[in-house]
Amino acid sequence: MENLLQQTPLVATDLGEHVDQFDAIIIGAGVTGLYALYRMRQLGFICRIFEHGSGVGGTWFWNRYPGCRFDSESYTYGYSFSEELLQEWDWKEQYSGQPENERYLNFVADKFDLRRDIQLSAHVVSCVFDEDESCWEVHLEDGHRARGQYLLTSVGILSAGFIPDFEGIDSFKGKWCHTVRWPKEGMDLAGKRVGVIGTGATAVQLIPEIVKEVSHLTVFQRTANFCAPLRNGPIDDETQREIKANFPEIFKKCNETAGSFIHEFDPRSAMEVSPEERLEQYERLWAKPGFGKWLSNFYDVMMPGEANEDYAEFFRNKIRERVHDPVVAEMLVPKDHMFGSKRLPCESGYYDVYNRDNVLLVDVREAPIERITSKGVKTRDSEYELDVIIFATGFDAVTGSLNQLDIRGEGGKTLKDKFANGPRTYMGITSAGFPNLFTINAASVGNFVRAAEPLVDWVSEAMCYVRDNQFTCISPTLEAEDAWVNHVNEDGAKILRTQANSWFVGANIPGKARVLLTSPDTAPVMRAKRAEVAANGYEGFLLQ
Ligand code: NA7
Repeated sequence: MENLLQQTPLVATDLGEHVDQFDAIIIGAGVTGLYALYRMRQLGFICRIFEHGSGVGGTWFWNRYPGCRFDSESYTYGYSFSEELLQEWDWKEQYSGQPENERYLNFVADKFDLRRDIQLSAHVVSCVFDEDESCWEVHLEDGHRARGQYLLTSVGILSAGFIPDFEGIDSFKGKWCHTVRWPKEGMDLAGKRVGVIGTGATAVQLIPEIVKEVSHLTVFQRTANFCAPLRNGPIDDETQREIKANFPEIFKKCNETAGSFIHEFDPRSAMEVSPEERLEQYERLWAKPGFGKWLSNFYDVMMPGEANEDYAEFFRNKIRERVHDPVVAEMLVPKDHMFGSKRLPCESGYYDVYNRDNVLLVDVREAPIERITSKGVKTRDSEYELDVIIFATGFDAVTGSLNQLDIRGEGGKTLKDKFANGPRTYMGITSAGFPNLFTINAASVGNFVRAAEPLVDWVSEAMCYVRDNQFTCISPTLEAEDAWVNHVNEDGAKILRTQANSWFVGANIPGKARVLLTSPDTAPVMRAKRAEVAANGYEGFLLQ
């Protein structure tokens, strides 16, 4: 089948130009896009990926900052679709770093001969639905155009980097960058006075690495986070053999949990066991690597209430133990949000950084940053002179990367306008008035690859259904979309993830509507809902 698909058909336009024609155009060559290409090709669809970067890997191509790595176990994060790939690739560390992750995705691209259908350094500037031809036309910055019956956005939920609108950035005489655009050649930080703005998961990975070479580090913190020790280590040969023999079991376990991680909640309530037993469990989980401290605990630790607060206090005391100066320790202790209401950053030496003489923690909630000056950062109280400023200030999640594509559906209406008060989708992946568009970036949370594979499988099966039944378009009904949006809002309001000011609800972006940007459902529920929709002949969709 694949050999038949080597050549890209061309169609002539009214202007006599040639426009590349595909069955499906996929935007983004990260973990989701690469698998989408593989899967759709298998099913006989002619596809092309347009990727902005000069290499494949998405998140693992762009985020080159020191310390960038998985917080989920490496062997649970890889693709599961090929047994050969699972056996060939050796993860070297329990929590693999960016360079190895990028190598892995390049290995996948080569192994499955994906590159011939990937156009790198291709900057999509708009995607317009042609109602007469029922297809999408994608415009690239260099003037090229391509058409496809389907448009799949695999542009990531966290890829549009956000830099606060501080005045004066251009006047800064030193160097600056956002962590998502860390230069390939690195930043020269040796012996420099460096400022890091932000203390989210990215900064928590970055700071312990760069502190080794800077002359002085100033960390500008607005919100203290609950950060847990990662406890990374190499994977020895025996463990490697065990992992390789147990992949079906590993993936089965992941697929049964809410976020597709390998960690399972304890069905007991924290408050029903004795204080000694409770503490014993907290300490045992604390000593283990990874997200277990978050996702293997008593189930009610992840619900607002006494158990949540009890564990939060255990956590706070762990931070206090690590930081010598009690004033600095109290600044690092989170007090304004519940444990688990934000994504748990994992750290490797983060708190110890604040015991060094050349590190200063600045509370910018108390004294906000007023502007960037030619010399550094000016807060309400002081000016901090710096040679380098690093913005670890996060992302315009989910909708930010979609907005950059300028997607225009029926009647020329833009997805950006439609999503102005939050995503209006059916199941996170389709939107009324945008036929044959699958926003596959917007529906996966948790252990990303575990969520992305079944999602792509579902989308590709829907495309086969359209093809096999001689339809040309699939798009959700307004009723189905309204019901989904209500579900996201109502059930989203009940979960811990919507209780804090974080990217999960767009609260990190000034002016962005505060709504849950992803599904409130667990991964197994999401898969079951999609399966039911398909089993009922794509219930909630218009097929034409
Ligand atoms: P996050 O988690 O959104 O963190 C961004 C950080 O930047 C966070 O500490 C913010 O403080 C801070 N920030 C943002 N704007 C400002 C301003 N104006 N002033 C001061 N500080 C600011 O992004 P990350 O890149 O760390 O992590 C994103 C995800 O990547 C993470 O969840 C993982 O899934 C991987 P705030 O907390 O908003 O007060």
